[in-house]
Amino acid sequence: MTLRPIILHPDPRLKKVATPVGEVDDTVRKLAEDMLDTMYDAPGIGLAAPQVNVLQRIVVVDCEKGEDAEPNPIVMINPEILQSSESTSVYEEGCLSIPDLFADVTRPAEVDVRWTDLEGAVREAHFDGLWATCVQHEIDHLDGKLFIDYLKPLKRQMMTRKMQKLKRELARKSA
Ligand code: K1U
Ligand code: ZN
Repeated sequence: MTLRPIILHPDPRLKKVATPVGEVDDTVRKLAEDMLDTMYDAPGIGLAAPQVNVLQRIVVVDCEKGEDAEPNPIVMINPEILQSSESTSVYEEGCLSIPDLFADVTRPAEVDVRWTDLEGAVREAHFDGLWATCVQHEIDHLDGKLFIDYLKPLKRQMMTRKMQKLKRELARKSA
């Protein structure tokens, strides 16, 4: 099992637009495996490659809930939202790059998504509920966008200041 360090906000690497993946090769498959290990270990329900310092359009998600739930990991390469519902839903989102801070975000309640899987096959699926929220959150990461970018400036600044403080403390402890 390989865990990759997760980049913490604020960091300019989280603001960049990720590059499409060309060929699905063993390097991509190893990255996806490491991302799933890192996501489950965190624990989290999603992870995007830029969060582990790889500027490529790859995300992993598994929103099955509950201790007895069977894992249902999905690896999405070059994911695209084909259609978003008019109806919206509000979810109190978190982010592994902004640990322990949460805020309500409004997003389309349902989305149709196309992506390439680890065998190089093109897949499409409809998502709703937490899956729809999480897939949108992860695709935002590929476009350099964080959930706090949807908040009012004052709330966003407050969360960014808390993260700056946390990063100073972590740097001091590891010095
Ligand atoms: O992208 C990320 O940083 C992962 C993030 C995904 C996400 C959470 C909530 C709404 C939308 C997207 C997380 O997984 S944060 C951790 C989390 O939400 C969680 C952790 C353990 C169990 C259940 C949820
Ligand atoms: Zn996130």
